[in-house]
Amino acid sequence: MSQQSTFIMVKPDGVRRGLIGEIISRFERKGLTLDKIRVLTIDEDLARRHYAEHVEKPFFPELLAFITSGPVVAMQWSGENAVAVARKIMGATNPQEAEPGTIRGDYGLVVTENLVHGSDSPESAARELALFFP
Ligand code: DAT
Ligand code: MG
Repeated sequence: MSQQSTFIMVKPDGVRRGLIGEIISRFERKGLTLDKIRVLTIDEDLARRHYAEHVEKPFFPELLAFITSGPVVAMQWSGENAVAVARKIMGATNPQEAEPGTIRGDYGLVVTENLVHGSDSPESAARELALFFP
C-alpha cells in the first residue's frame, strides 16, 4: 500500500450520456482526491499512444473510432493505493461481467462503450498522466 496517482478518463459515451458528475462523484465519495482535470477530444495520434498495447488487436479500429468520437474528461486522482482502488470502482472491462455497484456494472452494456478508463498499474499511470498532462 502506498500513496499513488492514477489516470482516469470519462470516455465519450459517459460524456454524451451526461454521466460526468455521476462518475466523478464515485471516486470522490470513495475518498480519492482530484488533482487535475481537462476536457479534450482525443485525436488519432494520441489514441495510438494511449492505447499502444492494443494497436495490433482486432478490436483496435472500433476502439479508435469510439475514443475519438467526442470529448472526454481526463483526470489525475490520488490517494492510498489509488490505481487498484480506482479499477475496483470502475468494474470489469466488459460491462456485462462488471458487478452491480461498479460504474461499468451500473451503466454499461457493451464492451467498447464502457464509460471510463483507469490505469492498470503505477507504471501505466505515470505513462498515461505524462501523455494527458504534459
Ligand atoms: P481496461 O479498459 O479495463 O483497462 P483493456 O485495457 O484491456 O481494458 O482494453 C482497453 C479498451 O478496449 C477497453 O476499455 C474496451 C476495449 N476492449 C477491450 N477488449 C475488447 C474486446 N475483446 N472487444 C472489443 N473491445 C475491447
Ligand atoms: Mg487498460
